Amino acid sequence: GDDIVAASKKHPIVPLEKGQRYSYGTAGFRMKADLLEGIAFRVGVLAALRSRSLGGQAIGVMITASHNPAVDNGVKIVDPMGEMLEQEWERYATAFVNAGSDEEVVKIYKTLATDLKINVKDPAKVIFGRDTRPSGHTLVTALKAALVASQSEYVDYKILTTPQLHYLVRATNTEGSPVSYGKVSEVGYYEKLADAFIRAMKGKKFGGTLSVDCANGVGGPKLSEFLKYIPKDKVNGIDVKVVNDDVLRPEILNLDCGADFVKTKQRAPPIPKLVPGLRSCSLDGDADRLMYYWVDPDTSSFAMLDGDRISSLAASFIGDLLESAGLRDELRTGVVQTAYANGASTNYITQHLKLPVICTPTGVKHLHHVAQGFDIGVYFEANGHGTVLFSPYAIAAFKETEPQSPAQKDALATLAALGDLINQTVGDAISDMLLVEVILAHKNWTLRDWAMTYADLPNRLVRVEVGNKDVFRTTDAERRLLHPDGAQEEIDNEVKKFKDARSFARASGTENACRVYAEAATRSEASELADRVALIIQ
Ligand code: NG1
Ligand code: ZN
Repeated sequence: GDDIVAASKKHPIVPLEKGQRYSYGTAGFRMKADLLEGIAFRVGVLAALRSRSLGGQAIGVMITASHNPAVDNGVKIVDPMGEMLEQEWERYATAFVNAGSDEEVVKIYKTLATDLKINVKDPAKVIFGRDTRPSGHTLVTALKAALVASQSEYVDYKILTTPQLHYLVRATNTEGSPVSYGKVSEVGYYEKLADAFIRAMKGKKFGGTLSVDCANGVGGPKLSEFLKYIPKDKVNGIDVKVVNDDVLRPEILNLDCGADFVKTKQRAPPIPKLVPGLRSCSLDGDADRLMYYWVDPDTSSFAMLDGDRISSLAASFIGDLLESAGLRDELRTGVVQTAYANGASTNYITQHLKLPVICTPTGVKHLHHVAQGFDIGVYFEANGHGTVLFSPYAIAAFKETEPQSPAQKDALATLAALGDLINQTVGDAISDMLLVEVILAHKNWTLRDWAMTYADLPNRLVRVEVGNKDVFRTTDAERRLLHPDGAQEEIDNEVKKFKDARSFARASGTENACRVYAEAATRSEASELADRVALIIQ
């Protein structure tokens, strides 16, 4: 206890204005980096305690602010199987960080240990990484100080993508077991992905040049490193151009580039100038989100393929493989989306692919949880964060089914390769990008073919400043307002006036504002509807 108090004093919390509290949100603690040093320290203490509560399994801590500006940073905890921190512990994290003094931190620590029957002398292990933000140094120093004071073992993996840290947590905790997730090293991550990609691409051709905008973040050097693990003769025609990969000028991180820029601006980054016909994609600042796009050389129009598109592409491809593998009826496949998914994608998946779709509240932990209920659960947020989860039963079926024909054998081999290629812990832009490339190669598709599977409904997302966002309480996976009274009826009345329309309002979990989403048959109607709903909640 005394050690923690003494160390804590060297990494103080910045007090907030009266009435305000720090809160462990959808993405952990995220804000201006200069507010985070004390938070990183307290998160370290909590991570060690979490490890002890789980029999000394490794807990991860990732230091990143993803797609947010370079001056921001963030700290979040990763659970043993590479999942997001359990909800109950988010509350403990919030309590820790808001403790009024260093002594109070230790008091909460001891109370928690007693309540949860944790022996604070038991072994603990915490592993961590950070993105390329310079502020990460200070935060790592505070985090290490906490782990030393808490007598926890630790491994500093230095600079990593967020999904790499999730991989390492799971690999650490499964090492040497029958469900080993891979070698416990960054190299192990590349080897696993490269091997799976080569297997999945067997006999197929990489479709021309792929340009990858890395948001000037950690994805740049990591993608370049990964590519060294793919010998040119192993993947026919592979040609990947890595752009916006300058991590030496921290101020240009996420600046006018990256997946979030593409999704919110609905256009390509201005640099490098997009060549018509060039297949392009963008990662975000910590490489867990992915957006594809191009300019159609025939029509000169810009087309963006977002998380909903990746989700429907993956579901369609896996569905076909299951059919060929004779496993379609054996393995329950489903798609998980949020209310922000374009209605056209939901229709396509339910009507055309004939797969069930479940809608959850915003935030990947919700999607992940529901996807685990399927043998094959495909989940993506429209913003490009997502993955495909395979149950142990599905993985066993891919490996153990006796093929009766060469086609069935191929399908089973491809499914097994996908099981290794797709990150099972969290959305991973590099892994998802390789998945998309595999699918396009198998289908021999250009981005035009992909974009033609269905037409997105025109939509608009607006951010609305409100006095107190907490009064906006929702139900039905955030699609309907319970409170303030009467607001939902007013929204319903407006929606009724438009064709093929849908609209909802909810409080943001990451910003101090509400968001209004609207879609309708035409761009102007979607826009008009969003404006009217914004007026209702203002
Ligand atoms: P909020 O601020 O709660 O809308 C945003 C994104 C989410 C999710 C989280 C975490 C939209 C509309 N919302 O949530 O999809 O990614 O950030 O990063 O894109
Ligand atoms: Zn991210």
